[in-house]
Amino acid sequence: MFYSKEEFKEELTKRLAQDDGKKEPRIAYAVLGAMVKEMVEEEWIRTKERYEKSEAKQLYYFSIEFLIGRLLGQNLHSMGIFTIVREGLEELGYSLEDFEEMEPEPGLGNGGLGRLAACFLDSLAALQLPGHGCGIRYKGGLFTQQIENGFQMEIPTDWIKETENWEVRREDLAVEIPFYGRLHPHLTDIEWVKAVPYDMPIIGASGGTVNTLRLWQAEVSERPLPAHKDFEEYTVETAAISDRLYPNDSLVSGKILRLKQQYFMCSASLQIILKTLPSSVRQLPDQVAIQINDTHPAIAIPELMRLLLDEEGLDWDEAWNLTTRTISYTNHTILGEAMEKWDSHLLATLVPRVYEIIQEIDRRFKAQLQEQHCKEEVFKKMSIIDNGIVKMAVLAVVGSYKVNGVAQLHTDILKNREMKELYKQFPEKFHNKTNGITHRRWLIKANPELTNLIKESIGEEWIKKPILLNDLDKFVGNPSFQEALKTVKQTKKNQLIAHVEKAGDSLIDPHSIFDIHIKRFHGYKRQLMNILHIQSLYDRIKEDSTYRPYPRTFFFGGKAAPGYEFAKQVIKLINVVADKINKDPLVRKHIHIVFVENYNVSHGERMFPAADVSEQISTASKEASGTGNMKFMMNGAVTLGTLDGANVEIVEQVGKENAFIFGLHSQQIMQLEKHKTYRAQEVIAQNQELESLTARLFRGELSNGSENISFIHKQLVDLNDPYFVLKDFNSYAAMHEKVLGAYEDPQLWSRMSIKNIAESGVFSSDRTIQQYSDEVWHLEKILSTS
Ligand code: HBZ
Repeated sequence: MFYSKEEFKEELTKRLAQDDGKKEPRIAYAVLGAMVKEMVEEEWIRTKERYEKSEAKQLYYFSIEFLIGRLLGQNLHSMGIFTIVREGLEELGYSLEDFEEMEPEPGLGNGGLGRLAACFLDSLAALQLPGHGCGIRYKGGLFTQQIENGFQMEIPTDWIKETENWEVRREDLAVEIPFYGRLHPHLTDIEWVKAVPYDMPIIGASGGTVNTLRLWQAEVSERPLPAHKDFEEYTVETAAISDRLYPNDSLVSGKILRLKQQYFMCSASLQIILKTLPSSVRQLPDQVAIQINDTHPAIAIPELMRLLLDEEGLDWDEAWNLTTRTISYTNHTILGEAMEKWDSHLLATLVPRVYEIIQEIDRRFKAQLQEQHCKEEVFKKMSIIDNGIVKMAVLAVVGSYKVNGVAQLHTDILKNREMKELYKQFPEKFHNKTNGITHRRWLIKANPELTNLIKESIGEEWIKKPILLNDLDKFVGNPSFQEALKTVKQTKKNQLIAHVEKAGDSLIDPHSIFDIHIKRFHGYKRQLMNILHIQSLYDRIKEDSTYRPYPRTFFFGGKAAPGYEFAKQVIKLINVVADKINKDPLVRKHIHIVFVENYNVSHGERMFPAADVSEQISTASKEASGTGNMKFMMNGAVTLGTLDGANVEIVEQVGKENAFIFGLHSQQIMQLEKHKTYRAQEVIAQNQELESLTARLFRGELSNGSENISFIHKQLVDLNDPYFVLKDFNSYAAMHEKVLGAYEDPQLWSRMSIKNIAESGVFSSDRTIQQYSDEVWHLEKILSTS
């Protein structure tokens, strides 16, 4: 073990000598990993002992995704030895940064939902709360995106082989999961699958708490197979369960493998939770809280019922009482196509007993509604099983004691529209918990330069209490702070340029405005509006010799779901327009486009700190919260956005004068949708610029061929522009002009930027987690004595 730089150097040198004296960085990297892991293990064991001894209530966060990002740097930070190790390595001739780059990124999530789960685990551990993650150990995470000839290509990516460093296989905790079988009345002919947990330490920032992320791997069971089942088929099907993350972030697939994944992780996690309870199962809600991250783990509700009824021998009322006091549910979307609905036959085939329990939950709930003389259409809306379809969101609400949205606007829409009937039935269940991000990864780790500046100005207390970033308020008008912040921003821009130039781009103006749009590609996120606006700037520079705007670099980054043709065509369009602009000697002095390939957590860590402008331009009412918006803000970027999701709360914090807000409001959008009064073609006809722009777009002139925009054409014309890209175009363009004006006044811009940082503390996930804990989970801090 080591606690100083000298001790560290000595220990590493000793171990390298034992290892044949080899000096290659790869070997030193592995040795360092092993050393750090040993240090963590001690604290990890101690934390477990403390939890057992205190018999404190434990939270389990059930999520099909944990987008944790690289671990080495973050873990060193959390243990408070980052600087020791960085300097020690340097003196021994190695570079920690190079080591960090060697680590494959565990892409075990699609986007915001998976990243939120990772931020929450970090905050739980930092706040010394007993909370753990339960998920799947996918052999392959999200695909790697390559851009070829402007098109997205998907490369399957396995990360597991090299990350063994941080995990511990817990064979001793393996459990068996029952699939298929026949009920008469007890289940026979079951196909068992073995679930083996791999535990990863989640290290709390310098507090001595190490919680657990438990990821389950599917393996063949040693129990006999039913006579009719082919062994080879069974082996292949079993391995498939934890083989790969589904790459869709908004469309439900309805595939049996997806359902298997969901049931697999829920059943395994619940079985082990019940097995390791300190006291009687009748005290379950006092010992355990389970949060389900969207409806993907909602099958935990009937599965917990099954375990309590069939394994523990409780009666229905008692089992239901315990279940509905243990499980709570977070909703992350109101998009219709993302609402999970399972075919009854599929459920009845794959998990017959669980389906039987869902039927019984539904029957009892319907009986209750009938007693209340509930109206026909209300009754239908609240049915768990409707017409051979199981609606998982309804099951999740009925089976939970608390239900929340992830930003105030989103929660209001759930209460007043999407779940109006359920809200009326269970008003006490609904609450809001606005999302947050961990300032430890997204500020302290990603932006040490800004962190130092903040420390020099207001001290260090904000690190433990991020709300104290508020103290920066007094520096808003301070010229030397403004200068220092500019220097930091320039450093982060230069670093980003150096990073993306490695990938072949060399035309970025370091003094240009960095305008960044990074997130998954989706119609409602409106990357299309951004690129169409950039095309209009190009036209204007070409046509009007007096229009020579301040240089801007527009960055894009993000993946499209492999089957989402519209989104893939938007990526192609961006790349074609980029190619044209970046090659044009006149235009490229003013605007430049960079598409960052394979956007992931590591790229994010370099991009958020370098941004001047944060593009948050979703169609109002569609983005539940957004969390990138918070990462930008914390790093001093100013939001250019709509009043959607958490943008609304960001603007409330910083004030309208410190953000650039445009576009239709959610109420207006919902009215247009309800009354079907929007006509995209009329908007085009009324606006010459849009008319010319869309005409060229539809002829394929902007995309190297109309075949490359066929789905975009369909969306804007046949589907009548469902995300109001054309309708909001003008006000978006006008707001860009305001951004330019503000940037050209450096003092004004600095003030806005500082104000954003100063108000970002409330968006730390520490605040979010404390609220969940106080109002939903009721956890107590378990302090380490060391
Ligand atoms: O969850 C996102 C929301 O779109 C975003 O507004 C919010 O900030 C964030 C955290 O609350 N939702 C997702 O990221 N959803 C998924 O990634 C997803 C993954 C698999 C699915 C469905 C959705 O089957």
